[in-house]
Amino acid sequence: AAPVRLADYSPWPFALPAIHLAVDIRPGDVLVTSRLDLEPRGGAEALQLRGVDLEICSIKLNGDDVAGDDYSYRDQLLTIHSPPSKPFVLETCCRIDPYNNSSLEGLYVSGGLLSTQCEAEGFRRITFHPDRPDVLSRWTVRIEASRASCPVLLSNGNAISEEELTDGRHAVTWKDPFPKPSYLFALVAGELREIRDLYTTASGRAVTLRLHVEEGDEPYSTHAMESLKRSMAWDEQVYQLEYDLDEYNIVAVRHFNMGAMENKSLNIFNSKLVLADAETATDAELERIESVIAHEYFHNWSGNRITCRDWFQLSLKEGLTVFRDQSFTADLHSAAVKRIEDVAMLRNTQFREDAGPTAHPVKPAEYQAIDNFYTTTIYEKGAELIRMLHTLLGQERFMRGMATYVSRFDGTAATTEDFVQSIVDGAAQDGQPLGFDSERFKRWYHQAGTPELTVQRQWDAVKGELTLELRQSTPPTPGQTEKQPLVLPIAVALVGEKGRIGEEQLLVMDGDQASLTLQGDPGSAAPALSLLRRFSAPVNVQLEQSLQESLQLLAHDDDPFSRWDAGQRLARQVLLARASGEPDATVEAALIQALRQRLNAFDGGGGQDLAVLLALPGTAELEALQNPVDPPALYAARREWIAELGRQLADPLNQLLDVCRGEWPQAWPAGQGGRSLTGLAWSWLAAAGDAEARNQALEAVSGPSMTLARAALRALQPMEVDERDLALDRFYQRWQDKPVILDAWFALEASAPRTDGLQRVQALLEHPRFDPLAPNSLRAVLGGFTANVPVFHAIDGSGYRFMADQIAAVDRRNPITASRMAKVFSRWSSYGVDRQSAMRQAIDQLAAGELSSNTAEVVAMLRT
Ligand code: B3K
Ligand code: ZN
Repeated sequence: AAPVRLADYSPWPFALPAIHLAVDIRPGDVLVTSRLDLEPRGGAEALQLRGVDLEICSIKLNGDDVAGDDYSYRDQLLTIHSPPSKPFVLETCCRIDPYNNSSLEGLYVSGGLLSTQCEAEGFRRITFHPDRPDVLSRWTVRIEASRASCPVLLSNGNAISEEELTDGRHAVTWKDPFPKPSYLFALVAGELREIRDLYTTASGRAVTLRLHVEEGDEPYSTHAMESLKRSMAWDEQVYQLEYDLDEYNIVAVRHFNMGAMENKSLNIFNSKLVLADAETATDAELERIESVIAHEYFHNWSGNRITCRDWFQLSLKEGLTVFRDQSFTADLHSAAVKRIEDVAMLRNTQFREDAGPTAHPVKPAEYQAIDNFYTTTIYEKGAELIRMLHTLLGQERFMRGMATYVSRFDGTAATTEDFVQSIVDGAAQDGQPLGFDSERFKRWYHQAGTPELTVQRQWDAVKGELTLELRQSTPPTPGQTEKQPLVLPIAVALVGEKGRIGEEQLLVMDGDQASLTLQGDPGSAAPALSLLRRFSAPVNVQLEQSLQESLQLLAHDDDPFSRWDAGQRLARQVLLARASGEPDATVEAALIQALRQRLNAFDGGGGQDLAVLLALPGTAELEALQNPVDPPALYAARREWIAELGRQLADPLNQLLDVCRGEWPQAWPAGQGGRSLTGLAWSWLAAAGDAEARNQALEAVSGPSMTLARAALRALQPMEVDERDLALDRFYQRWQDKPVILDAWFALEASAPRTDGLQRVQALLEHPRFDPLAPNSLRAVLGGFTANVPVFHAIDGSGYRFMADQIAAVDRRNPITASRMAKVFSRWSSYGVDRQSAMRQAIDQLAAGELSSNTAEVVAMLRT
């Protein structure tokens, strides 16, 4: 099929101010009657509506049946050849079968519950509609069903009427006063238990908050509800944005392709992102739930009230909303830890994407299947672009820009250019110069790849001046060989033995080269350079830094990101040297000494900072520095280094365990530092062969904290010891009836490096508790398997072939999930010859079968 191109955008030739839907839910199918109020805009054109797998019962125009040769329905397109030139009403009635819809798009069944997923193009599986985000309408939705099987009937907006019908049936009608595109439509019908709360907005609107879960799950919903209230309050305080309806609903469903969906006033969530308490979820999961609840809530303004003109603008809502949810978490918890975690994630996922065959700009120029573009580039790199604007302008000017954006575009479908222009226009209201070239800044949206920032420096001891020469370049990416310089905000400072020297500077670089002189202390030795503080731009830095300099930054920099980054740099050196077979004893000794000091200085409280400082760099960022990439060597290096840390730091780690134990019972967010450090100590000590640590870990699996139980499993899982199998078994026995929790067990089992790893994964797929229709479970087993380095990357290619078979099987049921999984092969060309050809064969094997257009697009990108 021909790709969809940004350059081809043109507005839809009709307005669609109002939609009336009647959804009749019956035991074997669903009838959808839709009444579209259409107004031609401009010339006489055929009316084209999208529709997928719809069985037409009737089509009426202004009340009269449309004759068979006045319309056609082929290639997912309904065409009414000569519609009236005046406003008219088109009424269609279609039959759909949600009971056999395993794609989890459109209307589908999940565990007896009917629910929808319409973003991006799922609505066309429900009824005929233009199904594009720039067509906004006011919706009225009547849902009818049997009261016994569907006592709860939900849609967007407010419930305006309820009807009791004959034969045990009932109906509820919903009306949403805010114009919205079809991708924000939602419907849920089934048997659900409700948890209710109340929130009063700053201006005094009383909002009923309702969380809908399966029977028995009610006790696990408190955390989600509290998170929602915190999100509502934060958006009022920080962005002056209030909720705009009288009710807000969240539904938890087990079968869901992603995390959650921001449908207007009816968010639908993957149940793993709703149901949680300290006994059933880890601290990290609790924080993630809080942030996803916030993300979907924040979409009400950044996405729903102001939506996207077309799907090329996806980052308009996603990048901005990620930026907003990151800021929310930073404000509620530790800003430093949050920034570090976000950068680690960016480097390990987005930088990898940007360096591989599926690299694409934040604003792609074309696509085959839009579902393939819900990527870390659109989301996380998109958020980095907003963050750079914030850095360049400062909080006050940025917020004025946001207010301008909202007042200009509320109720409309906008573009990323509209956004950037609003931000700079709002910022410039103070009459001050902007400080950067906003047209150049917009290049960030169109250019793929991670810029490389190369820095050289010269220290003039007499004057005490450090002069920096900076260069930027962006490596070529598929389809984009020529790259332009970008606007880079670069925060820098000097750091001496007693901390920062002078003020931090913000260099705004917007050409290929720049230079900058920083004032240090005359007559002293060269100070350390604290570069790209807070990770002020999403770039890779090329700068030669001595061991001494890294140690100085690690010890004395006042920017926590930069301290962490210095430690990570040393850890990367250690791991890469070990993976190459030549350990670097000097760096190892120095790093261990620095870590020992940190551990000794720790006396409890705020341990999250220490925990992130001690965490080892991710595999993906190490692979980016290795050529050819050798995953088993990196994996072995990591295991050996952890064991070495456990041996050398045994005393301080045992003291750490004593200090942290007191924090174990504290309720999240308190105590999370202590629990993180405990997990780390168990993992290092257990790897060093410490039986006492193994015992402690084993006990925690039966204890009251899921955080500690899972940390224990992670510590034991890579090792061939009895405690590992005991621990996994106890965890299984305890949680076998809770699918959301059991998925963690599936993932741990699938990733345990055993000699019979492949057979075991096959057995997991046949396990009676495994649900092949639940993307969470598929990701647990198959994602776990691909994290099982020695087994997945077996040199005979057996792991790759197995994965290709599994992706093909998933693709027949659920293309969205399958095409995502196919990206696991994206690094094939970076491996050594044997592994490279084995992985390439697996990709070709996948390509040879019959694939959905989603997976075919990804596979084609991998092969070019
Ligand atoms: N907007 C949704 C993602 C929809 C994905 C469709 N394949 C969730 C979010 O970003 O909030
Ligand atoms: Zn989002």
